[in-house]
Order: sequence, then structure tokens, then C-alpha cells
Amino acid sequence: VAPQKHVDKSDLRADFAAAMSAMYKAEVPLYADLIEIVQDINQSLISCSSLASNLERLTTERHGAIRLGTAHELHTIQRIFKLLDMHPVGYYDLSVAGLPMHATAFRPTSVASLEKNPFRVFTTLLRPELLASARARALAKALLARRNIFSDALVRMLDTADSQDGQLTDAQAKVFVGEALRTFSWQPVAASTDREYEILKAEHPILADIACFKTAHINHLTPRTLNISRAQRTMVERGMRAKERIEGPPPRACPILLRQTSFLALEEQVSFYTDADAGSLVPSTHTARFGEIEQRGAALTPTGRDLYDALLAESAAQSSAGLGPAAADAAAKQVFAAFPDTWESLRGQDLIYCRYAVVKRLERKPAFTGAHKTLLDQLVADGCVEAVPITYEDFLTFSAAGIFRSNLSSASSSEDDLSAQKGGPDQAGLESALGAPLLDIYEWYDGVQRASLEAVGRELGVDLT
Ligand code: OOG
Ligand code: NI
Repeated sequence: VAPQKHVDKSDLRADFAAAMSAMYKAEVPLYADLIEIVQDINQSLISCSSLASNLERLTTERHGAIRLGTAHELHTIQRIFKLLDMHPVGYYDLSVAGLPMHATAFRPTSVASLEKNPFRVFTTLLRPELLASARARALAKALLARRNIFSDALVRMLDTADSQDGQLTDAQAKVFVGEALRTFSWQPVAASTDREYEILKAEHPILADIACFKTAHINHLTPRTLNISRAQRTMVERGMRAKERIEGPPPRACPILLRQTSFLALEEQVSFYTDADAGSLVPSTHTARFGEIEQRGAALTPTGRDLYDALLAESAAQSSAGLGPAAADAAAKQVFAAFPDTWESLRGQDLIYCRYAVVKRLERKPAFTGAHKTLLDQLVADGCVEAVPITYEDFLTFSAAGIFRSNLSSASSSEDDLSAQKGGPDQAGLESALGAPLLDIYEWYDGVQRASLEAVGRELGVDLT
């Protein structure tokens, strides 16, 4: 018998992301409008962007977000994403923003895989120990212990893949995608009673969203735009209820990191079990899912990130002094004038990561003349080597927190709900739930940059690392 052909993991990821997008479009009509606006803008800007020259990648590029309740859920989600060549990168401590959760992002980690399809999922895990109310904590844990967000057929497929070196055949992959999608779908019947839902919602709206449902419904699916300021204006013109301020750095000539904005959550129909009679249902609504768009810029080095964080703190201090959204944006722009804004200065001051490539062949081995700081700078200045900024593929804790907040109902003042003394990061806790270490984001960018320098060095016969 001929050996079974296995599907390529990037192809599988592309199929999965496309299926997810189709499902979400049916579930959340606002999403289709977002996609249309973003694609119009991207098509008109693609030729003048230095960060995204590949319209095909840009058109399919999405990130989703899910909120999980238990270590077992996170561990199984990790098994699903592994089959799609998506790995946990980065640690995000959301307790700094008063949220009882921490997160990582699953995404491809090889450059080739990212280029084929950069699908990523921001994945948060509840930290029950951070909840102040013992009653809400116990209720959330009981509900989560009772639910199972993975179908038996899905778990069988995961086991099958394990027994086949992490590979699936075409036929198995079809089953896998269909079953995995169910985990992320919206279900019309909740997993709790309406009273349980109200108790958790009063404690923290996020808690109700995490613990009261039968699935880890995807709560947004975000396209990437080349100009978020323009996209935001278009959406407001079309009557969408956008968040007042765009998260992340103010607009710049050279985009850095990540800018994000969201569109108010929609109210969805859902039925709860009633307390009195466990068999009967009561119709109700739940508000959690929303539209989000983002613009990605260059990845910052630790030096660049320190400067970004310092300027962000400075502009936050200014805007907390009671400025309206427009004045706060203007103030932030002024503060961020201190962040260099040409690609040469960003690279020269070691603020961004770049991928290097030889663009002009040399007759003989280049020699350092001393006219520039390093041989690499000299080769770049002479036009022999080009430096292309590496796109930021990850997330930002404070932007994430801003997005979370903008979509919470204002019923609860979430910061007061946390037991303050227990906050703080717990990366080891998240890693033990995953059963695997998280990849450090700086190591990843540094590795991509270094590999490109090694390749250039080999080509030119010099050492640039
Ligand atoms: C996740 C919010 C964070 C982002 O893009 O930073 C996020 C959530 O609401 O569950 O998706
Ligand atoms: Ni998001």
C-alpha cells in the first residue's frame, strides 16, 4: 500500500482560518462590513507601504481571540493549534489592567509559514485566584468543571494526529477542521441558568462570558489595515459605533508595533436554563462579541520598547488629567514626537528589528572603511544591503486591555473586583497549564534578524553578526 499523503500544516491553517472567517461572517454581520472597508483601503495603499508588499497575505490576514476557563481547555487548544503550526508566543499579564486573566498568542513561528498564512489567536486564561468574591469563584469553577468545549470526534482526531507524528491525511483534516470550528462557534443555548449568569456578570462581565457558555466562542476576528485612521473614519461615517480612541502609538510616518480599534459589541440572542425547572429555557441576550481592526508596524527591540513604554506612560498621565478623546490624541502625538520617525534613525538607533538582504553584488569582499559605525551600516549606506523592518506579529497588553474595556458593559467597576495583593504576572502558571514553555517575543525577532545577517554574511564572505 502506498503511504498516505499528509496535509501541509500551513495549508491546513489557511483552510481553518478561511472556514473560521466564513463562520464568523454568518454569526456577526458587522464583520463583513469591516472586511469590505479594510480591503478597499488596502488595495488603494498597497503600492506605497514598505511593511506589507504582499496583498495576498494581507487580504487573508486575521487574528481571533478566545477566552478560556481551565488549564485543561488551554492544553487541548494548544494541541489543536499545534496541528496548524501555531505556537504560543509571548506572555500578557492582564492583571496590570485589573482583569483577572493572563494570555498568550498562538501563531506560526517560521518566516515561511507566516508568509503563507499569518493566522493568530490571542488566547486568554481565567485566573480564578484573582477574583475577590469566593462565591463567584466557586460558581465559575463549578460551571467550568461541568462543561466540555471539545467534541469526542475532535479529541479522537487529536489522538490520531499524535499517533501519526502530528500529521493528518486529507480526509482526517476535513473532519478536524469541522470539529475544531465547533469549539469556536456561537451556541444559542447557554451552559448556565440565567441566575448564575447574573451572579457572574455582577462580579465581572468577562467572568460570565468565560464560564456560562458551551463553547469558547471566538469573540472577534480582526483584519489588518494599512491605514487604521482612515478605516476608523470610514466606519464612523457609515454609522458604526467605534471606540473613541485608537489604541497604541499615535499616527506616524513609520508605523511601529500595533494600532487597534474596536466597534461596539453586538447583543446576541441566547437562551438560559431556568432555575426553577432545569429542563426549560428562557430567552435572553449576551453582549461580548465585537468588531476590531488593526494596523501593524515594525517590531521594536527592547531599547525601542522601553522608549515606547515610557512615552505611553507619559501620555497616559496627561490624558488621565481629564482630556477628551481628541485632546488626548493631540497630547499623545506631541509626547511621541520624541520617538524617531525615519527608518534610518529607527534602525541606526537600534529601536527596530530588520531583515537584511544583499541587493547589489560586489566584485570583491567588502572592507570596513570606518566612515560608518559598523560594516553593516556601511553596506546599507552604500546600497549593497537593504534593511527591511520586521513586522510586529504579536500583541500589546495595554491595547488588549483597552479593547477588553471598551466592550465590557459598564455594570461593574472591574478593578475593585481583583484581590489586589494577588495580582502580578504568573508566567509559570500559564506555562504549566499549557504544558509547554512560551516563546519569548524578543528572542524570536532577534532570531529572524540574526538569520538574515548570517545569510548576508555568507553571501558576501564577511561576519556581520
Ligand atoms: C481579547 C482582547 C485582546 C487584541 O487584539 O489585543 C485582543 C479579548 O477581548 O478576548 O484581541
Ligand atoms: Ni484582538
